[in-house]
Amino acid sequence: MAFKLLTVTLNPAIDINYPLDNFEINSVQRASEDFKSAGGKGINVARVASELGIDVTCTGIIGGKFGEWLTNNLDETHIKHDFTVSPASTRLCIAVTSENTQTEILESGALQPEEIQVRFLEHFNTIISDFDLVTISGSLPKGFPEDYYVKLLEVAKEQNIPVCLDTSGKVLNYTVNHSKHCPPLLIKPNDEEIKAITNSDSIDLANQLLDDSLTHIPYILLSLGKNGALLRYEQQVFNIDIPKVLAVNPVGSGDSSLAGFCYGISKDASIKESSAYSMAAGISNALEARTGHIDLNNFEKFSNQITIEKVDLTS
Ligand code: TA6
Repeated sequence: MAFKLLTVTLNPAIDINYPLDNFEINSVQRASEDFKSAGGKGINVARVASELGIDVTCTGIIGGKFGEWLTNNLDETHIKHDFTVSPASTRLCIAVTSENTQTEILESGALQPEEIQVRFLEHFNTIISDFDLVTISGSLPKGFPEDYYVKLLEVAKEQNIPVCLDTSGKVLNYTVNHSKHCPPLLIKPNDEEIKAITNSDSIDLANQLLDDSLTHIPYILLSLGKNGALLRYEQQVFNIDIPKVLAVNPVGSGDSSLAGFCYGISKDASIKESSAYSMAAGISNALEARTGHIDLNNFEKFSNQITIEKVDLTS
């Protein structure tokens, strides 16, 4: 049976990218081009996973005319979806990319009525058993409690379905610290976030990844942007080096790299191969104007240009 991925985006968005030649604040800027897509982190994961040939379904919460636009956009790209519909409208997220700068304005989204929390949890509980892997990505909608991702992880644990979690800030912190009984398979923090989660006073990132507060999570993929990543697997840390490219639109590269890692899992690939797929998908996305999209030729080319070395933790 084909491997099936479910991506959860509780706070999706219509992503708009305006590429501008010279972005200046305090002036009127005209965009001769714009790229609009169904977005929010998990939906970007889904689009790239689908481009990689994975059978993927998006779930989460949508609402209003923007929610309808989002599902129509997914239909146009033949991506399956099964959302909970709310009276609260889906948000907009705007990115302005210009030469070497990237400016993002992310709406926090409308306040969700309390009943939506219950309805989505029931929905998730009903559909999850059809899938081999789940990703949970992005911010929580306004009105949702900090422990909501722990509730989803508990459901996944009961059904024995692994979850890759990509969130940030307080919610990441809370979820990592309260999920010892239902740990995610993977988290994908950045260097700032890792410092906030651990109790480690080491200034060395590789050592921070080995902190006791993280031992319940099998994989930690620490993104270092254009400098690649560190991957902690069990008690080993690997340094992942990536080729340098001139980015067109790096928005969604983190999401694409998660899709690449899921691709590795779907193929039962080794950690090294999965890490290479992850980085290759992230770089390929950065070369596209559209957010959360890759060219498979680039993906294949970059997959062979990633180097992964074990970090010597004794030195
Ligand atoms: O990773 C970029 C991005 O996925 C954009 O597509 C935008 O929708 C945003 O992140 C949403 O992130 P948030 O953390 O607010 O859920």
